[in-house]
Amino acid sequence: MVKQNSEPGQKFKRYTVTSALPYANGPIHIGHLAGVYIPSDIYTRYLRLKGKDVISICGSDEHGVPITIKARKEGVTPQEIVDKYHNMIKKSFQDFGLTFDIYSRTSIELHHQTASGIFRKLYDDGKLIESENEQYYDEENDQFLADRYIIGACPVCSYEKAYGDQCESCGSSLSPEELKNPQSMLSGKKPVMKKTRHWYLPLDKYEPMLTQWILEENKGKWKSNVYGQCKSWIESGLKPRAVTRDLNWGVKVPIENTDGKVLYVWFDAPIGYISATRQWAEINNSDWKPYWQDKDTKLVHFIGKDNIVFHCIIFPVILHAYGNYILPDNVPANEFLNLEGNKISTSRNWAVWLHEYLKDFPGKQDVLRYVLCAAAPETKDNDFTWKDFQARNNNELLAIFGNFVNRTLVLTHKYYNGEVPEISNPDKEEYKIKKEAATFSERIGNSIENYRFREALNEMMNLARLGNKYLTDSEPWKIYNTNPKKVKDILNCSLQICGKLSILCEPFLPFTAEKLKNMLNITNLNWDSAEKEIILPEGHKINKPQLLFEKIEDHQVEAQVKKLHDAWQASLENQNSDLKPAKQNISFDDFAKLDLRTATILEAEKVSKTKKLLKLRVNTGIDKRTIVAGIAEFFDPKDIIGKKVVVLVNLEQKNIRGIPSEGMLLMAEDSKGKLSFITLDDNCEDGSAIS
Ligand code: B3M
Ligand code: ZN
Repeated sequence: MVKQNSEPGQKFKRYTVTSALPYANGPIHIGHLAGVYIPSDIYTRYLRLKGKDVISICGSDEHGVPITIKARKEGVTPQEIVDKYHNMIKKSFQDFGLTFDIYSRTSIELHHQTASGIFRKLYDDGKLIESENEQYYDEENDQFLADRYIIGACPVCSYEKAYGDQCESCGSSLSPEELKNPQSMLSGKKPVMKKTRHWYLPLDKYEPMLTQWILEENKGKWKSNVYGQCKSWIESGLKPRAVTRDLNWGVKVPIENTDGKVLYVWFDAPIGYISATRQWAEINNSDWKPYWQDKDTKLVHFIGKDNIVFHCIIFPVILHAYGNYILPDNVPANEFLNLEGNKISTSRNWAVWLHEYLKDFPGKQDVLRYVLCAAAPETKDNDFTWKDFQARNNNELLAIFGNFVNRTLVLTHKYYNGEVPEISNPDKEEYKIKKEAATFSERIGNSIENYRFREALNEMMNLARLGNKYLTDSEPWKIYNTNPKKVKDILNCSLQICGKLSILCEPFLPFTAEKLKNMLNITNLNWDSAEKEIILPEGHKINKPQLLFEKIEDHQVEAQVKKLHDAWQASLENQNSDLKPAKQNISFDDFAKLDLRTATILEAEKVSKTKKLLKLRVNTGIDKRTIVAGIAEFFDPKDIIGKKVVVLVNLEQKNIRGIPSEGMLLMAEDSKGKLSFITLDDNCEDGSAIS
């Protein structure tokens, strides 16, 4: 097997950096920014400052069932949906300072050509399996039901609104026939099965390659959350995966007599990175192939954790099967960002939308970049709160970074008319400071190159802390009359640190870097310049200082929290929320068939390889039994031992992940999907019948 990977420490001639293509069916929110786009922009800005040959690729993902469902809901065409949101997303990214070299879209002809060309070659080379089998079909709408067109109960966690391709509750990747009580999203009716022809990518055939490339060569190199997900996918046994769908919107299947069939969106979307690169090369009169077919190119995919299998397993298999493409050197996927303690939910408007933030906080792109990088879910889900947003702006950006720069420049104008003073006899304190300040560029660079952006950001702020403390402790304003030479040394040293900050903060705070460079009257400094002791020579004239940051007031963030709750309330009122409407009425006899009992939890443990499942041992008063419950995301096993609960004891036993589950734990689920127990008095006897 050809080694797919770069050698450790390999020097690369060029870099291809891709960012997940956002679905063009809605605006961008802070979860997208923290998970994908800010890390990706930090990485590419840094590489450019290092003088590397790098292209940053993104664009709108314009196919797939989410778009056709939205078009149907709004009574417009899919093209109208993607046109609207492609333009909105592209503009909001530009206004936020994300520097993609191209922001393309997958509805363009060049992408259709590229994706169908790759599919056709795999077909001609016999790399695809053609098979006719039965699929769910909605007779009323005369349509096959792919992916989100079909919903039903998840076979893993029993969530009753799981999609045909994925369960949003437990995250399991599904196929439609696995769903219990399947229902058409179109007619609400039970679908029938009907024969149809599709083409499959035989992932199982590439298990040896994936095992060697991911589980061996990338062990310890890829982030543990990414490696772990790939490992469990490979070890649970890869199966052939359908790469075509019965839909009209998408890239047409390039085979005769296949009207009404398109490529599966997750087959064509990652190829969108390649077609976007081709588009970039046409615009820039450059050659796209080295960026995708040269072993000396480092390919890095920035994505969220729900896209790992597509970027680490399916897309690499497509490229490997096609031949002569490189595979990703790394896929530093982030986990999810929550908002004010709850999951972000577009359907319930529980989100901070980028285009709205830019309107509410004009000129404060860097504050959001800073806070989202500092709170990034790099290794586990994390939370964004407006209080933290205010605190980091006021206590870090304003009080440390802004305060240090402003005092340094104001004093330079006050004492030296804006000219960098000469150094007279710096003492060991100055030497110590300058020596330490010169080490930051390498440390920050190393963190960025290892995709540890929170660490890199904190290091950059440590340089501002170093400068701020040095200036505060030296108190030049107190000794200006008694020791003017010393003041010159202090301000010269502080100005050099400001110069370094203007370079090292750029990947994180590009707008601030621009302002600071203008104030310092410097241009075109690369990353390594920050290693030099002197950035601003004696006599260099600086410009008038301006405030880099403003205080954010309580009322500003309180207004945002209120706006969030109002938006969620509004989505509840117009019933867009997932609060399930009341079910149809039943007879008392139906209800009387349920045998609900009080019980006590005796033991609780996580079910391995699942995020949501706990295995419980309960005492129902009539017996002791095992129950599997999808509550792991909300409750720690050790916290619920001894808890009084309500159990449906006469539910047929079901095997969940190989564990016989004898009954169901009753929980209350709110409109944001949060679970809570039904509370009982502690002295309530186990086995008490509920009626
Ligand atoms: N459109 C975004 C998502 O799953 C998806 C990424 C495609 S990257 C090729 O939210
Ligand atoms: Zn599930």
